[in-house]
Amino acid sequence: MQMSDPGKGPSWKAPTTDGARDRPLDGAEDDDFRSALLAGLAATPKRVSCKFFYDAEGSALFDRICTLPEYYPTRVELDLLERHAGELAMLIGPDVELVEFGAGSGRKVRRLLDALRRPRAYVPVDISGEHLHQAASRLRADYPRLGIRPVVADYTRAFDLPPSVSGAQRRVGFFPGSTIGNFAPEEAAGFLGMAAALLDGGGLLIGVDLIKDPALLHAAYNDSQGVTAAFNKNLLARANRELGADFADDGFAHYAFYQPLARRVEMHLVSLVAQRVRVAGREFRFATGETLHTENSYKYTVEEFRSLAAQAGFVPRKYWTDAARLFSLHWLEVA
Ligand code: AVJ
Repeated sequence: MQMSDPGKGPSWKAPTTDGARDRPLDGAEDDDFRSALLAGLAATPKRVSCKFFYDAEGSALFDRICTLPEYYPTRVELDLLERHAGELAMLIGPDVELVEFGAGSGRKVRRLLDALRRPRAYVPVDISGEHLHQAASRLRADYPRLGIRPVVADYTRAFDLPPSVSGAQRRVGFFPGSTIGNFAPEEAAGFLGMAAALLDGGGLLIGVDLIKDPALLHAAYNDSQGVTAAFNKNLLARANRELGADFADDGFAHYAFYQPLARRVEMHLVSLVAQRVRVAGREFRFATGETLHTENSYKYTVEEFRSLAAQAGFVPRKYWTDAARLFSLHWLEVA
């Protein structure tokens, strides 16, 4: 594990030996929940990719997380988008094709679309056709002159975009929410390199959560209403619903903490007892205190992120943060 390798120092280049759950750009990671969970439960330590949080229940719980007082990223990023709308529109320019990595609830992209001059097309890229369909139809009603062209793809791997719509001057990517934090830093560099190739001649607007007082990070992932705990545990409930698993809800505890050496928040489900669990006809044992590692959420300093982006083929042009430096928004141009 990374923790046993302090000699590498707290750099964003620090290697992880446990990158399998960090959604590699390419590789043999199982795409379906069943095979991914079976493989992750057989691994040591047990793990599963955070992309499986987002079934219908999990997506609804995530939307609730975004409204929690302790979960500052959504609030601060929306505020940055609004506060700097005029400057963003000037830097990004008119007549762009906006490519969003992941189809969100639409709140953030609306704020951006409302700021831009004559946006020509919106291209949400998401692995779930269902999400795309919802995002597209909600926007179509309110932006009748915008070309909305959803692309079903796993943006953690290489993928192609259809040719730009006519009239579009350049492509601009949008990757809000610090979702990039789910990649280990070297994977984040791989993602940014792929994005730079797709957005050739254009740029990327990206939200990045910042390193800060661990107490604030701790609170953001351990909210007082227990919504983040429910979000984490929904993974087990989803396995029960979809795979005929028999995880007991009270057999596991939500455990989230900031690991300063790895510069990430880790989320785990910790077994409270020695137990056996059946998943898709197979049995797995958990020792007391054994964990299923469900998410990493890496944090950066502004300078570290800008140098990562530069290494990956972007020219970091401008960034904005809130007064408390909780969160950052970066405008990067393809080099
Ligand atoms: C959507 C990956 C940015 O890491 O903060 C929120 C997910 N996990 N609370 C994050 C999440 C627990 C979120 N990202």
